[in-house]
Amino acid sequence: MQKYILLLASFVLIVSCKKNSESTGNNNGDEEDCVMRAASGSGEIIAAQYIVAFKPAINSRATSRLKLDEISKTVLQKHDINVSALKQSFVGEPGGFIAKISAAEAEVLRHDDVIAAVEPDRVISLGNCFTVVEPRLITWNIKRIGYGNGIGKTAWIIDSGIDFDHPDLTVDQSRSKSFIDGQTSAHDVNGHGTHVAGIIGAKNNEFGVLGVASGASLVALKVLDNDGEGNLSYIIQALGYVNTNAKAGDVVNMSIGAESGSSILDQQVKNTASRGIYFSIAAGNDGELANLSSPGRANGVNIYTVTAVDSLDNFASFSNYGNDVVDYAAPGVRILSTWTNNRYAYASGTSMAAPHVAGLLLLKGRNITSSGVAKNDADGTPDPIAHY
Ligand SMILES: [Ca+2]
Ligand SMILES: [Ca+2]
Ligand SMILES: [Ca+2]
Repeated sequence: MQKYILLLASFVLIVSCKKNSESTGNNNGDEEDCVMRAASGSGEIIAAQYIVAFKPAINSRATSRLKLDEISKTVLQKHDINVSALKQSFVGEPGGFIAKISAAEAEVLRHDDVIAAVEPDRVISLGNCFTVVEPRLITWNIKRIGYGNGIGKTAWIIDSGIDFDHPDLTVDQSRSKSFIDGQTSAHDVNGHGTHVAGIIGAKNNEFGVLGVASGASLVALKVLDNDGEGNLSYIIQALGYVNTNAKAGDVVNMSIGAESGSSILDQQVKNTASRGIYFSIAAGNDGELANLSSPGRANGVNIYTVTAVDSLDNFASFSNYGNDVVDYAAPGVRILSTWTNNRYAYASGTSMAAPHVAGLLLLKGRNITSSGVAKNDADGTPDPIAHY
């Protein structure tokens, strides 16, 4: 049986897990505990819920969600499936729909001429361990890779949302959106997305931290709930939203993933990237081949898969690897950034590495460079460390 899934989501925590403003972060024993916890996140199948993607011919006809709803219902009816099975359609490349159907019905749809792929929906989840501390302006990681003015540039962050009220972030609330059933606000309660947002674009002001592309407009696309859990189908919908609303030169950050892969997810990323929209994607935290998970395995122009290094340029023990898909390494161990409720916290993972590259892409597009390489790279081919 084909196994799609899971998540990786990458929130590996480092440092001690206690919330201690005095922490200096020298506790490596706790770091190992946190990495294991993050790697144990599950990706169970959601019973009787499937993601159905249309072939390109249908996508070109579907000019709106309404039109897609109509086409989706027609396909269901063609196979004697009640239209009430339609949960939600999504635009994008591919567009498609999410349906409450049986495995047998999914199999029937899989063989329909207009359907490109059918995948079971999955639960994705984050680990949750962090250390809240006092902020300190220009941190080692920002010095290491370089930084610039990101005002007027836009990053779309597919994550747990962003804290709308954090004084060190410029959140574009009007374009932010939640894709979680029953939740209309993309405000972050978990912390992961707010941390990612700060690495990309924390403001150049008198307090807190400095992001790689300071002052950038940060759009929160919420696919993980307060507990850091969401569905694969939420990510697919968020990508469809980006495909429709982002413009060339914008950057999408995905510190999130599905272990074992999703062809629908990969295709959405590739087609959106081909429009000149950049993607920075976490390689994953399972210490295994990065080409096993989506969208980290998605190769193509404007798509960057990112591994993690520490402050000494050492390849992080938890980081996935493999130069068939990996493009750059970036700082991902003990990274200080914004957190919920006006706070700042340390966290580790390839989740933290990807937003460094996202910031550089905002500033320089395809002209980002590198400086040095990852030491002791797990695959034997040292990854270049991204640099302004
Ligand atoms: Ca600041
Ligand atoms: Ca790649
Ligand atoms: Ca490598």
